[in-house]
Amino acid sequence: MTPLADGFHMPAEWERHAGTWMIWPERPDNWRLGAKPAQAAFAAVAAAIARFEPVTMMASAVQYANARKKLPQGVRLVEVSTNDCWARDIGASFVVNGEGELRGVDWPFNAWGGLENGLYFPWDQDDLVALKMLEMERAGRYRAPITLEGGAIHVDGQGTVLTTEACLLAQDRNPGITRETAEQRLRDYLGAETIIWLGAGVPGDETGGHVDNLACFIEPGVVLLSWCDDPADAHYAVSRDAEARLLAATDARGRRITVERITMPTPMFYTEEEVAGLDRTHTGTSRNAGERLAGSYVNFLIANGGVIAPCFGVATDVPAAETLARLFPGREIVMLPGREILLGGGNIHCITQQQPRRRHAA
Ligand code: KQY
Repeated sequence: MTPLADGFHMPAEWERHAGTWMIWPERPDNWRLGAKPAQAAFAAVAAAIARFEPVTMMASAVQYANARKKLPQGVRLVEVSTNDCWARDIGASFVVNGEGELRGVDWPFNAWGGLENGLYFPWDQDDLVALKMLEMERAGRYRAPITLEGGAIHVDGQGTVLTTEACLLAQDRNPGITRETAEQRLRDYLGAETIIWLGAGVPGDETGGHVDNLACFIEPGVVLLSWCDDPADAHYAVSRDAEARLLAATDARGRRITVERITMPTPMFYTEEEVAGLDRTHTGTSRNAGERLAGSYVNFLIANGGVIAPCFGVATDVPAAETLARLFPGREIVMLPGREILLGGGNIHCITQQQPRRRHAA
């Protein structure tokens, strides 16, 4: 059985949430200085979301007491083993049916590319996280027959999926996969009809090009795109290609897509000091001073009544905040320092996973 066959679909992020899940950062080869700056950043994100909806943080046994002391009391803290802390990518993608019943899709995870191209090994505990979330919620589970991360998809909740060829057709996730097979899996497991394909992701994105760092639906028929006007920047061609594809697309309800642009952050790079703060291992991601950070303002979470978005202490932060305020008139825009999260390879959308509200509580 599949969600589609059972009458389930993934709702849009702007639909009402029961809450949001996160994972406490810990591994010192991805998070500098023993993950202390990242823990402060994650705690700030959790506290900001908790103003709008319940937050559940997952933390290891080793970090449980520390996380408890650093998180607001209202944040539910549960002990879950993980290999890192990307709730978007390793958490369940929740689906609902017409009666408001909740289930979840558990995507196989291989650390964004397996033994050859993945970012760390092992990833076995990460791959169990969706199952554990669904156990805690007493929600039914679909184990999908396609390796995929939650950051590789966005939905409009009305039958349309937005994704990138760079990730969904990657042979290091699903050897031999074709576009037709990928589309069928997305339809079956997200309860969708129409797939809109973008090409590459933001240059330097270590996930291989997740859509959640490039573009997202902000309402039915409207996509917000991370934009670049500098022809010398690699993101210039990527953002133009994405816009052309979006303008040529039709969604599941037959609407043409309206594209809203948000200018990408001023280019940012790892510093010597930041890289020196990382533990060096044989099994983690390699990072070097001077490497470009894949910064983006679209890597935000839409919460009940709010939008929790990253800022970076650069000149582009102000126009980004103004753009979000214009596009989300009914929500409070909360911009939080995102550099420490970006240093680990993602941002606020990547570290959160929303759970839709059940219409009838279980
Ligand atoms: O972008 C995401 N969805 C996750 C990024 C993971 C980076 C791992 N270092």
